[in-house]
Amino acid sequence: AEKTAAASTAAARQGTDSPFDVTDSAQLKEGILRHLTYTLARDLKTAQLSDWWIATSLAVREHILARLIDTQGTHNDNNVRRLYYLSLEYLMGRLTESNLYNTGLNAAARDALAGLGIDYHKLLDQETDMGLGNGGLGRLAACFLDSLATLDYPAIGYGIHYEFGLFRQEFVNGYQVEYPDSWMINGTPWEVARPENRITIPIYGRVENVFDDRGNCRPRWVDTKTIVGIPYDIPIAGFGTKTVNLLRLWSSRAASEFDLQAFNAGGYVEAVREKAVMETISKVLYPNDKTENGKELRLIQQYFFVACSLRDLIRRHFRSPENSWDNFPAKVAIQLNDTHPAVAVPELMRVLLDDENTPWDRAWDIVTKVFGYTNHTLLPEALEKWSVALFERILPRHLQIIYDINTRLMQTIEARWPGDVEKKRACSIIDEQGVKSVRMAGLSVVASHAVNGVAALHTDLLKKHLFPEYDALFPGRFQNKTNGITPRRWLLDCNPRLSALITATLGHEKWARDLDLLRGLEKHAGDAAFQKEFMAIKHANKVDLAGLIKTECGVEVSPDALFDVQIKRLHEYKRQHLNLLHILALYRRLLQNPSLDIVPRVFVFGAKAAPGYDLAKNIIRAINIIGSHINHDPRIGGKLKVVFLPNYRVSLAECIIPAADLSEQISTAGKEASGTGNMKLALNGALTIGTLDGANVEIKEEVGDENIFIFGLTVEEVEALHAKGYRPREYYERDEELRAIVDWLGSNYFTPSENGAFALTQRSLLDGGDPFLVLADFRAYSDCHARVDKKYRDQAAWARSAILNTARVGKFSSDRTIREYAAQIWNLPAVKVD
Ligand code: B1H
Repeated sequence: AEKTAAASTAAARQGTDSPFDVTDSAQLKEGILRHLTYTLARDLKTAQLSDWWIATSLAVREHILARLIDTQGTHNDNNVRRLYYLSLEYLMGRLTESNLYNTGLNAAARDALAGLGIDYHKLLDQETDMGLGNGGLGRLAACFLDSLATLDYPAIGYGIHYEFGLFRQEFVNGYQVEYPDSWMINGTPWEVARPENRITIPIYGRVENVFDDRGNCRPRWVDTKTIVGIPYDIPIAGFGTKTVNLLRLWSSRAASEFDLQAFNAGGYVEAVREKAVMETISKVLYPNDKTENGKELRLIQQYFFVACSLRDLIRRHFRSPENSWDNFPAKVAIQLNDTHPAVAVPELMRVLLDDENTPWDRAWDIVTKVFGYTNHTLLPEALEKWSVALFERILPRHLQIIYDINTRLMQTIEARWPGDVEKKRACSIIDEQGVKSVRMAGLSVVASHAVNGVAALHTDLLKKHLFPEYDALFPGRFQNKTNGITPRRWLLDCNPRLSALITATLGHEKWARDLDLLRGLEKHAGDAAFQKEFMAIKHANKVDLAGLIKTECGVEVSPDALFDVQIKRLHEYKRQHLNLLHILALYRRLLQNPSLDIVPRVFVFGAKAAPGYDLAKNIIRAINIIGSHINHDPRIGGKLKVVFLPNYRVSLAECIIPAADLSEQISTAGKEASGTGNMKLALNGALTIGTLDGANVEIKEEVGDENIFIFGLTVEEVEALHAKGYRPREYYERDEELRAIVDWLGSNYFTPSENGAFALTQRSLLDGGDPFLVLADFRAYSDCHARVDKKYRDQAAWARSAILNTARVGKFSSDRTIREYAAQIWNLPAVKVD
């Protein structure tokens, strides 16, 4: 997107009080040229744009690394309490621009590049997204890192240095096709390899019992294989502060001595094969999101990064001579981002019991003091279970420890509910139904001092439906922490036009560190001149997006149409197919009455489907094929356009969100834990059409009922409908229009040479039982869209609501979320860096 002059003046003002050492563009320019020559060994004349991007990033990185060293020095010297965030996913997106904004070097960089004759936006476009995550969960981790550093909290994020992030998506004849995401191919100037900090961990093997010097029988984990973890550090610069935290990602290697042994034994080829297996561990991110898993390599990934991270943080703790295990819980807080890193619980127990000879009760006391667990979903297919047999083969000692934890848990249950077998079955960490397996959520709940959901409704349901027994057993352990998003990336950086207007209107840019200050815009919501400016910015952003749509999809769309946006992973519960049914209804109405007066709409989709999720892929194809049919139909006079932007990712979201008029948040009530796209879109002045689900409920509370479009069944109504027996055919038969469009979807109207192209989707709604109540909610959804249409015609009323959305969603800053975690879960003081 082209950035306005106003925005760059705002950025320039911001640049004047940069907490970083560079003050002028001349100094930055010198750095860029120095790196181009002496790091990249490039000639000015032959340097490619990607070289300029690397040189620029390295020039900025110098200043960030200097601050990183200062920050880590301050934290170490003062032996501060730290948060260690364990997450299998970090959806960071691009790093260069956000680092420029956060350091305040943005204006200086623009100037320096202009002086070198380099286009700033084209340069930033050289960067491939760091897409080491699937969706909301991974992006939340990235927003949290930004807020932690901005608020000066000592924190380290730990994860995996995947060689391939989430797959790149292309469409071929409407089908999703996946390609590997080679995000490191243009270089990765933002990371520093630390081979000297490598960590070696055992895996596989068996447990034998040996007698120690005191004659006690002790378990010993033997005959293990070895994995080496090499850390890659990515500096996380806070906005408007000197704090630079660390994201440490582990890359797996085989142990070198291992090669030698096998080689000497004559097993050269075998040695190389095993080496390849060890190096496969950090190869690729599992792209499944919430769909079923259970793969050996995935469990190995989880154990690998957790074991490396724990050793790393223990080493850090014992670096201070005054530290011991006694004050470990005083200095260390570990947060589990869902159950994916939950094997950290038995691993820390193993370290304490076996390596440190700690008695069980003391070890368990330490463990339960340091761990916190965030649950992100209630969907049963996403609750991790590992078969006991697999666990035993990979981590035999950890399985024993889990059994020991469970035995004690069962004793607690027996004391609380004597003789109640049902309660024991419900609480057991070992699932005895079907394939015997370990329930990672149960393990995480019992081992943590705090367990949180990610939106108020989600936390209620967590306590009421998923963990009622645990809630009774551990009163006060369950808490809510409503998600948030960083206002830096999701407003300041991605929407410079709106940011400049906000800064000019409020008279300062403090809002980027204190988003509640956006309330100051409320008083302008009714002002016609302000409304005009606000809507002119939205229009300019839509012009930019229309340009992108033209290049990406080859479709011409009008920036005067209503941009109706649904961007998120493709999932039945998120109901992209409900949106599709509404599109079909509008199309049918237009065909029946070509002069029908509707507000022209552009439907914008962005979504990746898990590669093995056939129904989700079929929905993508249906939207692509039906969309293209609609786009080419001259009978409807361009009133409807449907575009599916390929390869949805963070950097694409940054282009779409500022241009959205309407935000689709239409999950079946009770299924979306929170959502965070809903927050980003509202912050950028889109109105939400949504169900009372996840954080939508809280967005409604903040923006007010008149500024949001709520429709559909509530959680209670969904439960009641399922209880009485949901029959989608009743809705299908009762509603003539619904029947016609569902039949249409099942016909070969859109694919004349192919029968049943969308049968999978259509059948899921009828014979498949429509588990997510698409048909039950269709009429309410369609009626709600009629209200949207009506309101959009009144541009003043629309503008007022859009402004009030921006003004009133300050609550959803991840700064607020992180402050709550710090105060209520981590007990974590902020530490200013001089
Ligand atoms: C969320 C996941 C998730 N919840 C399993 N659960 C995964 C589960 O690869 N896996 O195995 C990956 C991801 N992701 C999302 O978290 C919720 O659906 C959103 O509602 C929520 O906003 C987000 C952040 O809390």
